[in-house]
Amino acid sequence: MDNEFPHIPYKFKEITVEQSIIRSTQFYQQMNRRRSIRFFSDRDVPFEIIENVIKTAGTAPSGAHKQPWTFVVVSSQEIKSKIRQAAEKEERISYEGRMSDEWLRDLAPLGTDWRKPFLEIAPYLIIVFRQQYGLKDGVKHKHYYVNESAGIAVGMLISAIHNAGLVTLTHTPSPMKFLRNILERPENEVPFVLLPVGYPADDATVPDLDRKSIDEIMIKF
Ligand code: IYR
Repeated sequence: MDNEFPHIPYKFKEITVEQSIIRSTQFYQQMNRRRSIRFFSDRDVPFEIIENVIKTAGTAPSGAHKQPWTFVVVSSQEIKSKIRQAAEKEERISYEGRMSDEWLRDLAPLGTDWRKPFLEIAPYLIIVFRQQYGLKDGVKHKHYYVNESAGIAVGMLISAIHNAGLVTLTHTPSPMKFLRNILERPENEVPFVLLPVGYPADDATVPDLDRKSIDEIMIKF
């Protein structure tokens, strides 16, 4: 049993404590400049960057290392239009009745409504699917902590997109089952989030928001 799955040495690349402080500070400052962007330019993005950010997301830890995610990349104008149409249809019903007054009030500062032009304007849409179970040659196998795993991968994807000098938005059209049909995904895959990726429009604006301070988010014993 001991030798069935032998481990290999971990090649730790040590940096000095000073470097560690500098890098953690700089990384925080860079990440703190990230904003969710709803106004995109149609400027093209080299596909290599999209591949790199998805490779980065694919390095996320996952339950039993099952890597329960699929990243569908859409640049086809025809498919983007289909997605916009279907998303706006659902979003319209949501904004005009499904969402509570409290929810709509909470969203007011963000300035969102049912219209989602960015779904056609951004050069790329990345639709992340979580795999509820594995499916290989018609045989199902178990996946674990699927939401946690996919959520971590999306966090890393968003960080990678920001690091690459691009912008994105965590968009969750609701309900989002239509994505499985349009993108012809198998039964084990459930749409998780949709990220338009690209450059911001020249006149892009963002809501005037503050982030919670460290004292509000951290408790120390
Ligand atoms: N899915 C809708 C509504 C929405 C919900 C939340 I919570 C947000 O933070 C933002 C939007 C939409 O995309 O407009």
